[in-house]
Amino acid sequence: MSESTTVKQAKPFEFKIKGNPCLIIIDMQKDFIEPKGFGETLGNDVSLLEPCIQPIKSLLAFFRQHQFLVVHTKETHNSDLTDCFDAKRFRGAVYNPGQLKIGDTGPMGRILIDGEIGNDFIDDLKPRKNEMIIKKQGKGAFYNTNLDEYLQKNNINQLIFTGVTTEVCVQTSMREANDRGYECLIIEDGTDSYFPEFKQSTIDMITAQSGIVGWSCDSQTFIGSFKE
Ligand code: TIU
Repeated sequence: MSESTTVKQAKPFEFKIKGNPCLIIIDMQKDFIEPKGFGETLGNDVSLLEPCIQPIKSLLAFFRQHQFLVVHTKETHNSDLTDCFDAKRFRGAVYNPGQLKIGDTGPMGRILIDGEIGNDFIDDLKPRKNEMIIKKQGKGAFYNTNLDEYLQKNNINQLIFTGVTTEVCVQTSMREANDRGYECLIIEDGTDSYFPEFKQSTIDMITAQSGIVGWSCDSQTFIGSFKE
């Protein structure tokens, strides 16, 4: 990495790279992105999450090539559901009666349960053995996990956020990170929502007020900044 790498086109202003950044890939699991998983049980059109896959693949290849740290998060629960609040489990069912809820058996196995096919990462974005997987029960990647400790141990100060969904797990995690002192940048084409207007609002509210939560740019702008 060049000492002076700067993402000049980032919003709301340039993002100076200081040390090695870490790529955070939030919840790129079949349960959210493929039919018959958790996302669909909540009444969503999961095809809306497909566009971010290719940009994340490109970023992942770039981070691996530079040997920068990569973290994959996974929203998941134990099979006995002792780690799943009723407030979380039953809310979706109330909203959408008759649909499968967390722990119920669907065509990809039990919904949002660790070890089931649907809970695994999509085939395009499988972690490598040396890459950290953070299992989380909440929407935020820092709640009840050792992510902060892992990043501190690896001297990481800057996080590059991708994944799904923009306004739920990505935004929650980015806000948690911001409050813990990390500089955060969200990759605009590396995240998607079941509600495209929420994606745009999230990026706007993150970057408003001089980057109150952080920065944004697209994947090729980020990668291209290292070649300048
Ligand atoms: N429902 C929804 O938009 N998202 C989630 O439940 N989890 C994540 O964002 N990963």
